[in-house]
Amino acid sequence: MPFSIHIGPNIRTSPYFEATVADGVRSFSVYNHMYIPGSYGDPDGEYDRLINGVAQWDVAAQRQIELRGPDAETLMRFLTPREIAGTRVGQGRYVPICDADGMLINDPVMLKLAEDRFWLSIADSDVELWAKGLALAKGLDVAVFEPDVSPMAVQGPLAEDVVASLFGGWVRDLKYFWFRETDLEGIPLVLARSGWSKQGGFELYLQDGSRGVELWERVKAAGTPFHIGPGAPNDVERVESGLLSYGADARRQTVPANPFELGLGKLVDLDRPDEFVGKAALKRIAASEIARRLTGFFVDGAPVPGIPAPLPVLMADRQVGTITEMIFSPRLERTIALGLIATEIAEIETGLTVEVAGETRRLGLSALPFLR
Ligand code: THG
Repeated sequence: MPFSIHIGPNIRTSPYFEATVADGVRSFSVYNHMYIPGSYGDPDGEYDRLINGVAQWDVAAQRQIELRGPDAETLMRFLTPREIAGTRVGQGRYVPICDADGMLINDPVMLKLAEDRFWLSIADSDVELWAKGLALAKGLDVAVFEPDVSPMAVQGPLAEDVVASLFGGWVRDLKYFWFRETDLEGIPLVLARSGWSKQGGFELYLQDGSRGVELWERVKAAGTPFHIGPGAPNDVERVESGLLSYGADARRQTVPANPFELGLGKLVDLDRPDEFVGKAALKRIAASEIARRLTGFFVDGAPVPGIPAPLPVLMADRQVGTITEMIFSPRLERTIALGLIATEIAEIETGLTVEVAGETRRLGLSALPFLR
């Protein structure tokens, strides 16, 4: 590459930044205005550790937005179409956030820390300003701010052994998306069973940004007997697993999509008696045919790296869908993709193509996930 992106004040660094540099990070992306490691120069090894071993990811760019105060729950309920009433303190939930047109604008994990205190662990869009604006306009008594919290993910089939060796056997009984506030020899953190892969694992939400390198080193040392290594949210595994990526499969500015199209319809409760952002629009959308749906694609031939998605899916020169990410699956030994397809042709298996680097590739459809 004849260019680079420099380290400067417009993009924040994570508390784990120096540790990831020491561990050989080779590329970053930018997520929530923060550098996020993308690779350490060994894609096969990084994938293998996630599928068969254990990997350590700097996901501090999954920033937290805290809602705290008497109206925290009222604001939380207004922000999401999901019914969250049954959620217990210590429990997390996946909560879509929509705009007034019913389009997805983020898909955070919500953590209920107390009856009047929530975190939203956000994907790549500015939820803090959105939530602050709504609270202000509605006159709610709630503080909305970004606390000093930076998640690190430990993912893979051996993640539980590593985390149990650090925190004790109780972590083995932690249910999916549940968490506990604890510490690691004085380093304050929230430990959750969660993470952006289907290989199992935990997230350590560091609550003191000055101790990131220390936490990284402790996890790395505990993982050494299990051959832990650095990695990052993995596009290959997430496409195989059909895990949604806000920013790739949907983004307000580039791939506008509603939760029904994205397979999140079960998380939209239109029978709720109270108001929430997007309710009227979502009712309208639900009352008509859903135009597109998220699907898997099989792609003829090898993937061409660096193809900028989204790519139009064609049928006889008419666009009938969009590929949002294409990768080569080592386990399926073929090129696969995620994207949206028009509902009326979602059952048709023939005649679909995509243009990749000037070549026409044939496409087949696949149910999701490709692999469990
Ligand atoms: N962990 C934390 N914060 C995050 C993510 C994370 N913020 C950004 C991004 N990821 C938010 N998006 C997602 C998307 C999917 C899931 C979690 C966060 C996920 N989905 C499961 C699935 O699709 O099978 C389960 C969803 C469900 O309960 O229905 O885990 O990863 N801290």
